[in-house]
Amino acid sequence: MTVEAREKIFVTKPYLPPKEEYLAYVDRIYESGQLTNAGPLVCELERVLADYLGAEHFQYVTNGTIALQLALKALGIEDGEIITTPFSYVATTSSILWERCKPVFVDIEPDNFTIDVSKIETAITPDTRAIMPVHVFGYPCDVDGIQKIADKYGLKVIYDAAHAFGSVYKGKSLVSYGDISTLSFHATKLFHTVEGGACIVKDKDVSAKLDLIKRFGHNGDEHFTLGINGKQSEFHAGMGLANFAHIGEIKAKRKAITELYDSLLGGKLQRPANKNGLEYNYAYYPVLFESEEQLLRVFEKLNSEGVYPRRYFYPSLNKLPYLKEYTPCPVSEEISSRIACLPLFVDLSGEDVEFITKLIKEAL
Ligand code: T4K
Repeated sequence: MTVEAREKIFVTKPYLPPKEEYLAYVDRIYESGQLTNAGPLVCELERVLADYLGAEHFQYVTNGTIALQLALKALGIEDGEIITTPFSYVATTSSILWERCKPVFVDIEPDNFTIDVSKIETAITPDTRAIMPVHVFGYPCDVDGIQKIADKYGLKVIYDAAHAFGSVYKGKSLVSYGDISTLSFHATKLFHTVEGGACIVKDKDVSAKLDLIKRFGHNGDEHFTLGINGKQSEFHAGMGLANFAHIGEIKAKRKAITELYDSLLGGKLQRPANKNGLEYNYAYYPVLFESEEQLLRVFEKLNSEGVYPRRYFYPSLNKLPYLKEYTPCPVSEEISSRIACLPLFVDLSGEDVEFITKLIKEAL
């Protein structure tokens, strides 16, 4: 088949539920006349997801970026330093900067790319307010080690758990760790509501504050605090409910694709280390090349055949051009230069995976 005749394969393709299942929710919106502002579908989705994730206090919000910003605001963090990872999507760092705090980068572990706990303590100063690690690609940080340090220094922990939906660690949902965990339900995520996100909050009062802040900080005519519009619409919630009905099938399909990649690649490319006690969610399929040169060679081959993996995540965030200072993070910088995610989505066929792995092996 020619490249032109073959459908392009991107790193992901959003899952879409059967149209009539989504339209049944749209019918309900037309009947209720409530389009947004804590409508019935938003409330239903919050209940369903809170139950699935074992979360007592669950706030559905507009996206995963605003979820991080709301988390900082709700915990009363308005300035100071936030210890974070340089290996993530830019939103982790930009949310800190947008909230007028300073990101302090601590390097990552080379085997599963999460923040290196052994390096956190030396980065703590009197200005440190919180630690914001990322369960990158759905792999868990050292949650016990991080909590120990947070307790010792009186710091808050906000997990950017944008990739962690459905991962279970040490018998608990991975989003249940920390003071607040945030999720992204962007269209590219394994569970999505087109755009969307959530905060899973440990403390009831913090959750109530976050709820107030996400809807402008007022109740009727009484204004309590500075707020923002972080609310989500009924149409987004409807898509979430329609998608959630298929979550078992979505996870099973992603697991099968991952296993097929593993067996066809036969260990030719390095993969993140397995962690004891993890039930993985199959959010991404990251692979490490031997060098950036090898990565670029494989990309050239794949792109020429209409396959588009992505350099998640590059560059290492400590090298963002708009930061005021540069903190070296050699492990993250090195990993970022040679890591990529291969296509992984429900519609990806076994033949597609065979085709992609064949091209990779040829290029290697
Ligand atoms: N924290 C972390 C650790 C994150 O990874 C993210 C987001 C956030 C926080 C912030 O959450 P949100 O505010 O976004 O909820 C994508 C996503 O836009 C972003 O949500 C995600 N992480 C990041 C890892 O990936 P891009 O720039 O790679 O997206 P894009 O548009 O290039 O999409 C990738 C591929 O997917 C495209 O090549 C084609 C395909 N695609 C995409 C969309 C949107 C489709 O086929 N259909 C679509 O509708 O950032």
